[in-house]
Amino acid sequence: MISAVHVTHSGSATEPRHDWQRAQAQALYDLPFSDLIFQAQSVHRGHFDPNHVETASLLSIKTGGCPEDCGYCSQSAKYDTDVSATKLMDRDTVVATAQRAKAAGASRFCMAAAWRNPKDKDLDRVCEMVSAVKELGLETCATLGMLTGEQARRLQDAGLDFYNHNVDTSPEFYSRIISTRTMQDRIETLAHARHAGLKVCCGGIVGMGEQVEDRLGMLMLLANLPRHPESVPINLWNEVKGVPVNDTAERPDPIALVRMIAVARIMMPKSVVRLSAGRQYMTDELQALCFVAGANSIFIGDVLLTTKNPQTDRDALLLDRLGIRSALDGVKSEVSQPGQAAL
Ligand code: SAM
Ligand code: DTB
Ligand code: SF4
Repeated sequence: MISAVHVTHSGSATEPRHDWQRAQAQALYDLPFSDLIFQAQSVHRGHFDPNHVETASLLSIKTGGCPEDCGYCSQSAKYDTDVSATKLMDRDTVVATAQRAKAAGASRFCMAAAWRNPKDKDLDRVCEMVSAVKELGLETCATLGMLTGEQARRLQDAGLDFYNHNVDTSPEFYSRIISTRTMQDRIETLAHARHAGLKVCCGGIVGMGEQVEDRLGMLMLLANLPRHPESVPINLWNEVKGVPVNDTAERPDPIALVRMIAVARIMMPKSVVRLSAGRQYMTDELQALCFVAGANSIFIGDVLLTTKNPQTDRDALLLDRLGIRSALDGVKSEVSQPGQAAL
């Protein structure tokens, strides 16, 4: 068995590893499926309640018109997509949406803006939103593009818990997808967030035409950071008309997705792994396997930023059927009771 943690002389697990080698990641990935899932479940149970998932809610506080050229994104101004640009939302609208998200079963609220980086006057407004959402008793997350150290500190002072900034893919595949910001730019923003005392949410996308080696390369990059991101979102590319990724996209074999989640769980044992975008394409059975492999967070709500997500009622029913607890428990559901789901 490849050990996910360094072990002390007394035999108890200590800190996660940060020295993963490519051959080790590949060896995990290539294990017989049952062995891989057993190892991932064992690691998962060492650090988390296996019957609980986190529920996060997303709001696009500033949509579209983005100067970056991320080849998967509906919000880039470089591509002809169905998304129209909006201005930054006002604080009261954001707070009212966060209140509804909490009532609908979210425990974290993530505010996303289609910027290369925030201007300082926009950051003033985002800081006000963060403080107001935090006061509602929600965990706060923001994703606003690249940050300076000072901007990260200001967000932390305002009450921000997490900063989401994804590496998106492997260092090798990266230049096929984005040219306007480098992987190094991203690593620097992550370091600014860390040094400001923010928790880091960082992951990427699968299904853009990358190879398994790229998916493992991305996990190695994350797992070999000086500290593992507290949250690791794994997004399955949500189809967007008019963007370059349309020409290369290939939805992964579902078993390959489960293997990747299991490897993420083993390599980053203490990180929350979020089954992020793309659940709209997944069967209940595939999602169940992903939870067994160690995924323990989802986005709830019918839309993500500009694309679809499963209906919350369906999510509540699925979690109930699996005996998984979440902040959705107790939220009134209008769909059938567990056991009545059609085959
Ligand atoms: N503009 C900011 C930035 O990119 O840093 C924040 C928002 S951006 C939409 C956040 C992340 O969402 C991206 O880094 C990418 O990983 C993910 N994402 C964007 N479009 C997606 C899509 N169509 N399918 C899956 N994930 C997507
Ligand atoms: C992340 O990794 N996934 C979320 C969040 N971080 C900001 C975004 C998913 C976006 C999916 C495409 C869309 O809805 O536009
Ligand atoms: Fe802009 Fe973020 Fe979309 Fe890239 S992913 S185009 S930075 S909104």
